[in-house]
Amino acid sequence: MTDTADRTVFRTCPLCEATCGLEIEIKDGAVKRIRGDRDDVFSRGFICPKGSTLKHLHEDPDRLRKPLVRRGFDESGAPVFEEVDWAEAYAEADRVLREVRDAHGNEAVGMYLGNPGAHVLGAATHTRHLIKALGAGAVFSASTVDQMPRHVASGYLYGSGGSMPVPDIDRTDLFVCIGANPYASNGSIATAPDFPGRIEAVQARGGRVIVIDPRRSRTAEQADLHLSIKPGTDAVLLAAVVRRLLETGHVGRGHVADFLDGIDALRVAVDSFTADVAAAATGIAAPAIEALADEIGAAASAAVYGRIGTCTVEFGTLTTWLLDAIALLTGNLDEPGGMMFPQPSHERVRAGKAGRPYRVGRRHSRVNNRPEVQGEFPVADLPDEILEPGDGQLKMMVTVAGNPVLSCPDGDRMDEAFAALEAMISVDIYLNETTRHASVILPPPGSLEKSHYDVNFTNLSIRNVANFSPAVFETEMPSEEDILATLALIALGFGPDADPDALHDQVISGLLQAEIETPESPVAGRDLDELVALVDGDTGAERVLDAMLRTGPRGDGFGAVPGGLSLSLLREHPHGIDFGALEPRLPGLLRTPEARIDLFAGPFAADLTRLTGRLAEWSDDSRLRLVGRRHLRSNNSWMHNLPVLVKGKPRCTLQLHPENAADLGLVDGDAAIVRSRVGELTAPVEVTDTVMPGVVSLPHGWGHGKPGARMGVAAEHAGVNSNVLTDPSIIDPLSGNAVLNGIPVEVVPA
Ligand SMILES: Nc1nc2c(c(=O)[nH]1)N[C@H]1C(S)=C(S)[C@@H](COP(=O)(O)OP(=O)(O)OC[C@H]3O[C@@H](n4cnc5c(=O)[nH]c(N)nc54)[C@H](O)[C@@H]3O)O[C@H]1N2
Ligand SMILES: Nc1nc2c(c(=O)[nH]1)N[C@H]1C(S)=C(S)[C@@H](COP(=O)(O)OP(=O)(O)OC[C@H]3O[C@@H](n4cnc5c(=O)[nH]c(N)nc54)[C@H](O)[C@@H]3O)O[C@H]1N2
Ligand code: SF4
Ligand SMILES: [Mo]
Repeated sequence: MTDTADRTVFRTCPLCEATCGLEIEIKDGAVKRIRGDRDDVFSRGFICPKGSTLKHLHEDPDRLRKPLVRRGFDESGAPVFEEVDWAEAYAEADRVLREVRDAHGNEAVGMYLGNPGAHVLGAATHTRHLIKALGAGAVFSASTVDQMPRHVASGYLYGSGGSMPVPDIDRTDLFVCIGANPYASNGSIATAPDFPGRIEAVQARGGRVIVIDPRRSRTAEQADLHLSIKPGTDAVLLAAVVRRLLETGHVGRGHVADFLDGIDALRVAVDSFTADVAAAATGIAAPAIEALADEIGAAASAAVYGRIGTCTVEFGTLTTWLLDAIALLTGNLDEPGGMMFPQPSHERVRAGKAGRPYRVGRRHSRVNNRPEVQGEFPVADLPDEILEPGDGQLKMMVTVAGNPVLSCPDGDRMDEAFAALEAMISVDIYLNETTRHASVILPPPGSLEKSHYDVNFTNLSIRNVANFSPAVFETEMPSEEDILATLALIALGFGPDADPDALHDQVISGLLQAEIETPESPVAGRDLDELVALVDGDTGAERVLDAMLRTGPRGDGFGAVPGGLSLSLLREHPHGIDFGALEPRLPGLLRTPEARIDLFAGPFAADLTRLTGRLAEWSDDSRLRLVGRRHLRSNNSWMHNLPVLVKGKPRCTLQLHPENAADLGLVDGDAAIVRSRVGELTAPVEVTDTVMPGVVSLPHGWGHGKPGARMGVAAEHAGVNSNVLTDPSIIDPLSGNAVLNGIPVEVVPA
């Protein structure tokens, strides 16, 4: 491959969970055009407006190509950065880490891992090893502003936080979409390129689509039925649905009935959640709630799916558990057309076996005493962990692909906390609202300069597929995994000149050794050196990937399974390989004690009681509630520097219903002050009946233009940071997930 040859290449878009195939035309060493790859086995030519902006991202002059080291602050207090070479940047990283550890001990170093890390191969293969090398006890990530309730519910029900059922949208008769807007987001915990097309296909084949959302989103507009719900109250709705299903006898179906426990206890636990009780809390009329339950119960198959609106609320884990309870009762879990478990090609081949009870709370956060969940603490706690003095106070952060200053709760205090750190290392492609607080910024190559394989999203995919994309352009920059590996070696004391290959080799040997020792593995009992010599790949992450694929369920077992999967086989299939529709995986996938599903393995009975305690407040609540929304042309906080994506009308507006607008004396274009318990901002008003009365909506990811950041276009389209309103003291206690939706606010004319 030379960078100047004209050619057409194919690759998977790394920007969102849809994983669309792209066809990229290269001319004179530059991207000429990007369109959907019509031959991609999964996306079949679908592309959204962000897909083609990989060109603009690649060319963005603000995207960092060289490391930056902070050399102090100017008169206004803004950080001043100097471009340095890699040797100097690593030396600085080594120096600051050493200094903080010497002064305060290792517990003073924390980590924050952001969302794009889930989309980057090198991060998927290596982040874990950096965490281990740093020995950081305080790990935070975007998971606790996102899907942590899903992990926790899965942990209790299926024995592993990673076993997440996805809607079998292509075969379902009834798609119930709760708190998700795939027409804007293109789907999440449901990798389904052209999600909109798949929704329309449900309807075209005679199925039905129901959307439950406080806003009449684009998805709601397409639905056969839209139920407006008061934010945060979905658990009450779903408890009433479960009650009705039990009452009408729509239960005990499907093969899961053979290993499902707890139905009688469930009957008792939801008994008080009548449709009338739920109607008062949710704002949905009782007959509509009963009709919803009846329709789910009667459907030949139903996929009842929830996402951001069901996770980022005070009862996120309980809501997620209730979603699964509905699927389990109605025979829609692990059955075609219902909610199913993908099988990624890198999964480890292990015999089905009983496991130990799922646990959280092995440690507790220092200041707020919140339990560890999936190895992490709630990111809502991060400002306290940095700002509150005492033993174990965080003095340094390592951030990888994250922008918590805009994306996480209590934005102003988050910003203050990052400013208070003694040192910070960021692995990031931009100098932005968060990384401007770093001592060193280490930029990985851009999306077109690295190879790609979706380790995370093949585990969430509505078909089993595999796609590998080699890098489109060569680069002098170290790969993402080389940066992470070098940092890991620095943390282990090998110094800034350590060779990242040493860590890559160790990762590969460790992985293969575990397989050799596992009887079910296709390479059980083989010789380690023999296998290591066979591993293929141009980069550290590619080699780890090859090792994983070849020892996975479809792997070639390094020759043991002729025709089996390997990196080289994927290279021969630039449009991907389709392994077909999802297949039932239970009970083999279960890692619960006795390999059964116990509905009450977690603290769900107690949480239903907590829910009951909130009913009176919700039935009689006149406060405005703030919810978020996504726009097709945004991607959380970090793509606002591309002119093609931010042009047009400003999108960071406060939407409110005409009734509320009239009460407050606000009209379109006015400025309104929005206040919550923790913060205040001023935003332009957009009056629209797409939000239900009593609900206001502001998108997240805006609030650019902070001093010292280097994102010129974003600064011109700054908007406001909705998360300055997010109250960190209110979380979902079972998962530690932040509450980003349903925040009580006061709105007044500015
Ligand atoms: N109010 C409100 N807040 C929300 C949400 C909401 O719905 N409402 N949604 C939440 C959700 S679901 C999420 S996932 C979080 C996201 O939270 P974060 O992940 O913290 O934030 P992002 O905006 O995704 O920032 C991504 C960062 O990664 C960098 N980056 C981009 N590509 C790469 C790369 O290839 N390598 C590296 N190393 N860095 C890269 C970007 O420059 C940016 O700094 O936001 C959450 N915040
Ligand atoms: N264009 C674009 N695509 C993205 C992203 C992006 O920022 N922009 N982010 C990506 C990421 S990281 C993620 S996690 C996914 C998220 O994917 P989705 O979950 O589809 O995200 P949203 O579009 O925020 O949809 C959430 C919906 O929940 C509704 N809602 C709010 N509160 C409640 C409530 O209490 N109950 C109910 N029932 N509904 C409620 C909101 O009105 C909104 O319509 O999107 C991914 N894709
Ligand atoms: S839907 Fe997602 S994966 Fe597909 S082109 Fe758009 S951003 Fe890329
Ligand atoms: Mo997310």
